[in-house]
Amino acid sequence: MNKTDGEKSGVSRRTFLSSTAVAGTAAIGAGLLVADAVSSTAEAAPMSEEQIAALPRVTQEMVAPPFLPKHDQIAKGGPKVVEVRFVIEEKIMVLDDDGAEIWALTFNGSVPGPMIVVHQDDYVELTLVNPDTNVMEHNIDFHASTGALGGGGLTHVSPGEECVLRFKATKAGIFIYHCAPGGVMIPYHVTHGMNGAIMVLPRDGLKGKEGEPLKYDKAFFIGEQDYYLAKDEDDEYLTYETAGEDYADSLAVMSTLTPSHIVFNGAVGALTGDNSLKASVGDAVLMIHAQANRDTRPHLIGGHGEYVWSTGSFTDAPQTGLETWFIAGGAAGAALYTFKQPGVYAYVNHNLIEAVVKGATAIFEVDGEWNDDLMKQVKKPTAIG
Ligand SMILES: [Cu+2]
Repeated sequence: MNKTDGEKSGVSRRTFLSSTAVAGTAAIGAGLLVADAVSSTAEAAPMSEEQIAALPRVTQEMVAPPFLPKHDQIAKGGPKVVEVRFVIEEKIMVLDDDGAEIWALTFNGSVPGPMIVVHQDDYVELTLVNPDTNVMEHNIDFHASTGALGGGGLTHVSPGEECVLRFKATKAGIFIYHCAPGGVMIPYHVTHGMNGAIMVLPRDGLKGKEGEPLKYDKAFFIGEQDYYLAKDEDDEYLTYETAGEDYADSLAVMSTLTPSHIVFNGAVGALTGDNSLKASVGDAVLMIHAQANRDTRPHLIGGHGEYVWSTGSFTDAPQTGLETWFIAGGAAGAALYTFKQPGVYAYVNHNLIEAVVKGATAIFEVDGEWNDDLMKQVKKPTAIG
C-alpha cells in the first residue's frame, strides 16, 4: 500500500519527537508540540502507583450507541483516572423485520457496546461485571491498551464474578474492544455482538493536515456487526432457549464466512426511520465507524469524508475530501463532515448488497436551508419533448 501524505509527515514528526519524548507531558503542557502538525506520538513518563493514586478520578456514565458519553474535546488539566463500568448482558435481540433473533452477548446490553471517551495519557479503570444470570465466561481485549492480550488475559470473569482492569491510554485514536475468551469462542462472542470502541483524543483535540484545530458539533458511534444465523430445513432462522445453545449451528455458518446479517448498531433499522440521526446544516459531524471482525467501506451518500482517520489513528494526519473510506476489520475509524444541504442522507457500507440486502444502512436527517449554488433541479422529470 502506498504511504499517504499523513504517514510520510508522521515519519519526520516521529524523528522530531524522539528527541523530545523524555519531556513527555511536560512538553505537551508547555505547548512545545502543539504547533507541530498532527498529534503527539510522545508517550508520557511512567507514573508510580502513588502518583496514579493521586490523580483526579472521574466516573464516565456510559450511554448506548450511537451516542457518546459527555466529554471535553480538549482536555482540561492533566491526566485523570476515568472509571467505567461494563455489565455483561446475554440477551435475546431481534435483528430484522422478519423476527430473526439471536442470543446476543453484550457489554451493557447494546450492540455495539458503549463508547468510552478519554484523552491520551488518561488511565481507564474498567469494572467488568458478569452477573450470575449469565451462562458464559467473558473477558475484554482493548486494542487501545498495552500488555496481557489487551487486558484479555487479566479479565476472564465467570458468571457471578467481577474484575477491575486499569490501563493507560498511550495512543491517540479510535480503537475497538471486544470479548476474547479464547479459541473459537473469540469469533463466536465477537459475532454475537460483544464489541465496541474507545476514542482516545489528543489532549489538545483533533487536528487537520496542517495542525489546525478541528472540532465537531455532534458525534455518532456506528458499530457495524456481522451475524451468522443458522436456518432450519424450511429456511426459517433457528431459535434457542439459552445463550450459547446455538454454538455448533453458528460455527457452521461462521465457517462459510457468509454473514446472514450485516447491520449497524445491532439490528436492521437501528439507525433509520424514527431512529435516524439528526443534524442541521452547518453542523460538523464526526461519524465514528467500528467493525470488529470484517472489512467495510463507509460512504455518506450526498456528502463526503472531509477529514478521515481511516485507520483510527489520531497520530497520523487525516485524509481529506474522500468519497468512500476503508475501515479494516478489527479497527475503528472516523470521518468528519460539515453538512451543507438539508435533506436525507444515507450513510452506508458501500458494498451496496451489504447496505441494502443485509442491512448496513443508517440515515441522517438534516434540517436547514437549501443551497441552489451547490445543487438545483433545473428541470423536473417530465415527458421527453
Ligand atoms: Cu464474551
